[in-house]
Amino acid sequence: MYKKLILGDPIDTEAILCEVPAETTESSFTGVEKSVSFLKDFTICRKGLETKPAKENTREACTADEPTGEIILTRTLRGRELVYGLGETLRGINKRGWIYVSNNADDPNHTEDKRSLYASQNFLLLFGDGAAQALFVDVPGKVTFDVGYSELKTLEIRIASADAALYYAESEDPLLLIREFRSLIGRSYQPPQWAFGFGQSRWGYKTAADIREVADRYAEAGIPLSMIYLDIDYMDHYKDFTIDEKAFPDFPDFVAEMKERGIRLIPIIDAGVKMEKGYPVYEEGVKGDFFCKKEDGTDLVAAVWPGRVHFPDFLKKETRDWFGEKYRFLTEQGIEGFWNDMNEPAIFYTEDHLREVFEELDRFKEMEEMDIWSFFAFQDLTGSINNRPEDYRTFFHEYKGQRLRHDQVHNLYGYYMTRAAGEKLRDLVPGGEYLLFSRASYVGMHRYGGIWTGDNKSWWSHLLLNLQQLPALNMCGFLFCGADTGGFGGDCTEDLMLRWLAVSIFTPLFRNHAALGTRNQELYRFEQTDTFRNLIRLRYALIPYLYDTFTRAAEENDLIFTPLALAYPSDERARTVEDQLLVGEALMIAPVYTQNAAGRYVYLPEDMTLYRFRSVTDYDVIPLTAGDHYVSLATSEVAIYVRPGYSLEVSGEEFSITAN
Ligand code: MIG
Repeated sequence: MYKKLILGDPIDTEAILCEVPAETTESSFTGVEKSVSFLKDFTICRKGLETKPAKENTREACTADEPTGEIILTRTLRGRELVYGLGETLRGINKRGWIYVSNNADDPNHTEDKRSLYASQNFLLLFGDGAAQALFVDVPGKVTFDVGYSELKTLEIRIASADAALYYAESEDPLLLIREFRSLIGRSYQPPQWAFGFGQSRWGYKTAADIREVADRYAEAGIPLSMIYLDIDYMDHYKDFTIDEKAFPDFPDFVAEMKERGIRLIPIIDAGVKMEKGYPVYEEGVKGDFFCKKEDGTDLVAAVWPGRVHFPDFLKKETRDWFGEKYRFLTEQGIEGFWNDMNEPAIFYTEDHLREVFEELDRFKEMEEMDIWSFFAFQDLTGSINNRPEDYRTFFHEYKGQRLRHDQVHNLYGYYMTRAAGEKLRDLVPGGEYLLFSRASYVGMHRYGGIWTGDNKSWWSHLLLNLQQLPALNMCGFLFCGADTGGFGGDCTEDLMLRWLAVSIFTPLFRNHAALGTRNQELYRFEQTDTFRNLIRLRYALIPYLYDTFTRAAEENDLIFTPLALAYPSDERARTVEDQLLVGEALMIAPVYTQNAAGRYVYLPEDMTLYRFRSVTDYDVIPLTAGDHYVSLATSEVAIYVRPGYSLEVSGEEFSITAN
């Protein structure tokens, strides 16, 4: 049973849907360390309230100052304790040993040293040494989770606000804590079954001819394909809810033609609305007062792909209703699915800051001689214009009648954009069967759409990261997820693509996507067409099982991907396995994720049957006993481990995976 502790006057994010009993505390403790009983092992310190301005309807002064007020939670990590959760983050399944910052960031370089990605999913699970504990920090601003990074045995959570809602529970059973948390946050979004097919995407497809070529070449190669994604170039000058009519004449006919061939087109929608006289979305937004405002009440001017844009204030109900309705422009033309991008929101520059930069540049110009420190300052001036923390403190939202500075609700932006879409798509798409996923997210968004994990790279390490992110995302309610298969940035090689597919064929969202300028990575570009065809057919054979598993996980608040440490709590070896997962209740996967490997060691917590597939109908069946095994696995093969009590049968091109 979860309880909540309310400190100060937190923003209601609508992550939690149910009433949770509140712990009564003096909410005003200031600057003192304090152990609050229901958080048992935690010490809470709430600071900086003295400096908080008492301005009405404003939580902070209307300036770009750093936020005032802070809450620090500290807890000693037990020796053998594992820390799971936090959704989309870097590093392993066990989060111990690193520091993670919830601060949705458009950063395409997911290197090991980074602390923030596109999502903030502040749910932590501590287990494996004494009773398990779960904590959800429901704060939409910046939260730092130092999980044994600064000090090996200390968990420190720093909340950049004096206001917070904390949800906490304890149990002997960590899986129960996940299920109960999920029941509080509401049922996960579930897409239609067609969305479990394979999708091809690439930033750079520009015209109907480009799209047709992709469809044709997949058909020629005999590789099944269910979706082609439209990246920003389908739009007229990157304007949301427009179509470049030169590139896509007769769009509705084209959509219908593709659907006839079994392929749905999935367009992207960006957060920023282009400022352009006569462009209806812009005009309506200004008129309706739907955009984010600066302190002086004028609309914030920022720049993203369309050039200068306004950001819809998705926290405002009226804006959501309006923006959600706009998707109709595309649903009326036969579109049934979307991906929402740039909704951290990503900012290339703000008009105000750009002006400051030019003024400063003038000062540099006047220098007789630039000393080295000035040179560094000069370099920084233009090198750090995008996604600046200071810019996120210069605009405001209207939320439930309150004016809120953006940085304090930053992590809600993608959530509320996707909510705007999801709430309308239920009606706009026939039968409510819409596909929707987002880049930025927060807990609560999982009710409206899924996510993809953003701009990864064609790196072997990101293949492993893909696997490791899945259980944490599931814990936070995000069941419909996947990574850009083959990697977004960088150049994908044939062996990496093959190994990556052997993981992605199990993820609900299954999409090959790549960045502009990278090597082409559509599956027909590689040599081993037969192998790729076999792998994709394996995916289609798995869909009934994956769909059932998904439905059950959504209904029963379960995981699709379960780490072995949670599935086999009394197994010592299982605790440390970071590269194998259960998929549903019947299967385990243990993929190869290193270059040039001919196989790998696999740990079996119990006897299992290995099915080694070369194609749906060509496979080995190898019974294995519990323990460690070296399993050979060519790049053309996929290993599926079937747990005792279940059987896998091949009937035609389908698998039936059932309990005995
Ligand atoms: O600034 O629309 O993550 O999937 O291809 C880059 C172009 C904008 C970022 C997305 C990526 C997409 C790209 N977008």
